[in-house]
Amino acid sequence: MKRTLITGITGQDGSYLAEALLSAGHEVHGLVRQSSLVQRSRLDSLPACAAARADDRLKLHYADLTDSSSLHWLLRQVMPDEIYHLAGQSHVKVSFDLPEYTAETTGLGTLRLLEAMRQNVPEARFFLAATSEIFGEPTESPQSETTPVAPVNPYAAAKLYALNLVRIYRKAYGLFACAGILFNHESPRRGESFVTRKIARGAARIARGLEKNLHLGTLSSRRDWGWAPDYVEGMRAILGAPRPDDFVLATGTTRSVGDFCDLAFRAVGLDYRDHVVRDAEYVRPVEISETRGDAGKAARELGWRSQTPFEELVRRMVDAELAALGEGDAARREEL
Ligand code: NDP
Ligand code: GDR
Repeated sequence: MKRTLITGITGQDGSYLAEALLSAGHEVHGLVRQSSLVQRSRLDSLPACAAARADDRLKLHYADLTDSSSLHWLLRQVMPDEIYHLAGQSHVKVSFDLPEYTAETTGLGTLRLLEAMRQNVPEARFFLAATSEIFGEPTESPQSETTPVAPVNPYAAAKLYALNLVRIYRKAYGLFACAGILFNHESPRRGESFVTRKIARGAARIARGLEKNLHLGTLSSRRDWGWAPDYVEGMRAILGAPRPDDFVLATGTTRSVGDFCDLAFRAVGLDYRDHVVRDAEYVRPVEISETRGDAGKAARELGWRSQTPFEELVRRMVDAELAALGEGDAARREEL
């Protein structure tokens, strides 16, 4: 049985990855950090995870990316065959407010984990979730593994540092360290402050009469948006490749935030222009106007392709929000 460690298991991608690996028969270990509330909604609601916890195939361990000793201890305890490193401060706008913390977790956290792996489990395979944000305002379109990098926010700078470390540890120490240069990928499990989830949730709540307006920043920004479970399959393909390398995962198409609003609000019978309010609070000091990825290398070498069209993604996210509100209403009625 393969033993897999996931950092960021409580996040969007980590929860899908845990589900997929448990279904494939892995023993899954998750790094979780201490918080005052033990609330892991993305994992707790998954039948696969509940069953695996019962038979001990899913184990959660306290550690933190800011604490080297906890990472060394964890790797010695678990002795993983493979490590998916997904944890870190992942919000671009927040990285302007918390630049040092972002560098600590997303950047230095990766260094700490790679060192812990080198010293304790050098034979393990290591995957880093890198990002299209490293390209900054891209100099070419679409962006591929060879596109020049020029980060324009602290999050991207930290991720580029992490990606460089993966490449250095691969070359210097011969570790099986690889990375996915991931373009945006979304799902109903997306964090609520990322724009797609915020829009899907806002449209559903406005349609149900719970709110009137949705406050957003720049509507003209264009992103290459895919479906998160497709990208988790791509991560597994990258880690399972014969040799360690870095791959772009993307859909190759690009849509604006306004396009997302248009589809999401139309799905609930509304016009977004009647409800979306421009709010400077959500505008970033530097914005990237457009991303579009070229996943040709992943297609050729791994056979990976994004499977889910944009329209389907929006529909699934809005449907999930409506269903959650329905359940909430039912639960409230039961409480009464
Ligand atoms: P999320 O923000 O949903 O999840 C981040 C995870 O990191 C959470 O499990 C969080 O734990 C954990 N974490 C944060 N700080 C620490 C810390 N100090 N110690 C331990 N764990 C920590 O991210 P996604 O699932 O969306 O993304 C996964 C990874 O992929 C991230 O690294 C992200 O930067 C990267 N990425 C994501 C893309 C996307 O479109 N989703 C695109 C490109 C890259 P907690 O639950 O306790 O907060
Ligand atoms: P991004 O995702 O910055 O691309 O990073 P996000 O959903 O935060 O923003 C996408 C675009 O929407 C614009 N926008 C808003 N964004 C947010 N969050 N909130 C708003 O109210 C809002 N209004 C407009 C943004 O300016 C931006 O142009 C995501 C994260 O998952 C990163 O971790 C990952 O590396 C990249 O995708 C690829």
